[in-house]
Amino acid sequence: ASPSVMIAVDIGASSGRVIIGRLPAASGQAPGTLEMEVVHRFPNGVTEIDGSLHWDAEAIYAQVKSGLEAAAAVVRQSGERVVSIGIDTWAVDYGLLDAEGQLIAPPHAYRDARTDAVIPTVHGALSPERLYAIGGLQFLPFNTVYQLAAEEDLAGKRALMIPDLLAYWLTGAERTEETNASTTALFDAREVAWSDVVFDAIGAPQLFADLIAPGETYGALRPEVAAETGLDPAVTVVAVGSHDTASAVAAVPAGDAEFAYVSSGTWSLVGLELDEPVLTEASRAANFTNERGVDGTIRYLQNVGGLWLLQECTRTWAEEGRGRELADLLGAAAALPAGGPVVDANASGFIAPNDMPQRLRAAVEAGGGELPAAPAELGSGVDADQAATVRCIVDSLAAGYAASLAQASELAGKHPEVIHIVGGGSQNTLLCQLTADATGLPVVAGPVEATAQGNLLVQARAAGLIKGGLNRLRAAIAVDPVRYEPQR
Ligand code: ADP
Ligand code: LRH
Repeated sequence: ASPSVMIAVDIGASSGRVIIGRLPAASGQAPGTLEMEVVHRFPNGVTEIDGSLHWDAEAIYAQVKSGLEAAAAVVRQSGERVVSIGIDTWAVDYGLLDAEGQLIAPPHAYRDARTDAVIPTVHGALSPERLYAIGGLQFLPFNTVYQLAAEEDLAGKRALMIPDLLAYWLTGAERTEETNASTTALFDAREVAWSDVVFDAIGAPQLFADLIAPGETYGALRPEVAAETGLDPAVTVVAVGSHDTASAVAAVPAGDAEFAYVSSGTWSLVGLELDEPVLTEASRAANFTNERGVDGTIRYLQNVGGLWLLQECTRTWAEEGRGRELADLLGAAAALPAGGPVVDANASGFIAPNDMPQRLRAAVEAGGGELPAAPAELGSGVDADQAATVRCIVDSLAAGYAASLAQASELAGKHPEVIHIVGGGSQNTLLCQLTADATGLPVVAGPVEATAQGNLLVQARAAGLIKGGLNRLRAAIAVDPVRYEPQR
């Protein structure tokens, strides 16, 4: 029989990739190690339409199909067989469908400010305490509940979360994957079901599709999609941890040690893996979330700003004609002494795009610090203000990670011995070292593509290529971890 492979479609806020995963047979007790071949990468980002922020879902879908076409070409050459496709993206956002199942408009992006006006109304109908007791989510102004409350008219419409929308376009099946549903604040964390109480409170119909758990199947490809991509029409789309952070946490290469994790990309998701949600008032006051993970685990975590701050600074500097390589910026930041200014990386003032260097400078000054003035003349190397700004971002993230982890440990009564940093940010050696220094714990960095690995391993299990729980999946993760010991 032809060897079986899986395809991961993993789309973050800053980029997407389509990856073929192969899981060689186990030798003895040890499972084989996952092998990955990236067949397609593409940039992602929000688009401004008439003053509001959106995702160009159709363009993303076209990129997904290009990636599938590239994967089909690879397996045609190799004689392998694609068993399934798994899709993960960022959470909280959704597309609205009309009665014919057509996407009504490009989905709003969570960085759009339109929820500000409705948050007090939602909290008037259902207090933050009640919302937390049901959904267990940290307050973020873009939680789906607020976005839905800001919609004009929902009568007769249906909604699909972004990965589910892509799965719908590929298969025709309308479902809502559980880990992503758990980020909506419309979901009952204990019942693992949509919460009528919350839908009623915002006066919205329950317009999401039925739940599907990681490992279950949406369905086979639509014949048109098979024809367009060159994939076999028998290929199925399998639900994975479709919330990217759920897939990332599933691929934290944890051994037996008690661990904490940071999934570090556009956002930093900082926390612990638990068996049960923590829905106490203290947990709500500290703004910790209880999102669902693969196999019913709880991702007890907090959003701590993220490399978004750096992405936006580099974008602005490039627009100003002083674009610099990331490696040069980080090198210059690493050469600066410790003890510089820090800001609250998760402040709501950093959510929107544009002018990030200015907003950071203002936040530093509001805290009594200062950053070097932006030079009027362009330097050939990294400018002093750029180095100091990047250092401030990395110091602020490391400080935020340390504060969050200390609080998570206290609230959940767990004491991690090691911190795993996964995702694109795990390549940021300065961030990894400063996190070790700020927490006093060793940091193990990698894998960079944890999310895709978590996606692929859940599919491999659904295909019967690997058996067992998360420990078993984690033993198959491909990683060459880099370890950082605290130095201060
Ligand atoms: P997302 O899934 O949110 O789009 P990723 O996990 O792909 O994000 O991480 C993207 C981030 O990783 C970038 O913003 C950048 O800061 C960081 N990154 C990527 N490559 C490198 C590198 N070579 N060195 C340091 N940081 C890197
Ligand atoms: C990370 C992420 C995070 C959410 C945010 C919207 O990509 O999914 O877990 O809070 O995007």
